[in-house]
Amino acid sequence: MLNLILFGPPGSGKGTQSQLVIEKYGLIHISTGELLRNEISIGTPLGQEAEQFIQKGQLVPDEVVIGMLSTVLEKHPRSKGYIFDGFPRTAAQSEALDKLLSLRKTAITKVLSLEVPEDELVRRLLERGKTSGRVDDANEEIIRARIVEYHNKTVPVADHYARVGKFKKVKGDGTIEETFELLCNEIDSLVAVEA
Ligand code: B4P
Repeated sequence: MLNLILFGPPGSGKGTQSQLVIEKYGLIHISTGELLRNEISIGTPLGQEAEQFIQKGQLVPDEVVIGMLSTVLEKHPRSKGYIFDGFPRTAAQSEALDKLLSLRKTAITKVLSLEVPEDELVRRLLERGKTSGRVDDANEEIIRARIVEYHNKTVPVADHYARVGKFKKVKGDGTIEETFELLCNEIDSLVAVEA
């Protein structure tokens, strides 16, 4: 199985690139951001809890996100592999993911991290906020709060996978097509090893 984590700060292109990757490689796409927005839009108790954090630019509590992810994995027991987009975002989430995958006799193959300067992240998210209706893209203050959360809580996840040689940086500040090409180069080399 090919199990990828698409990693990077808010606005680095994780969701955008995931769509292209699943079309080309046939992996199951698991985006915790999308799952949470879906829960919010249908008004579940989980969604109501998550919304309070998302609208302030904060991460949703680990137990909420880990429970949600575990349920989704159970829905897709057979797959060529997964692409995790926006998960794990904390050390506790990465430990939980490693355990959930090992129960399925598999593991993370590689973490691909999109590297984009902070000013470009803010520019992209403010641009998306003009049309997305997403409360977390509404203003620069919330966007900066999300980036602070990333540095405080999510960067340690990179260290966790770097220690076991599974972390790779990919330049993410070019066009969508340029970034996709760089990602494909990495993924093709992983597919070649798996074959
Ligand atoms: P996410 O949905 O994961 O949102 P994101 O970090 O903004 O990334 P996204 O994938 O949407 O954007 P992308 O970079 O592709 O999370 C939202 C919130 O949910 C979090 O802040 C948190 O509160 C909560 N949450 C989610 N997962 C969680 C977890 N595991 N634990 C706790 N809380 C969690 O794209 C951004 C914009 O840039 C788009 O408009 C796109 O078109 C544009 N863009 C992309 N690539 C570009 C390029 N190369 N050039 C120009 N523009 C580009």
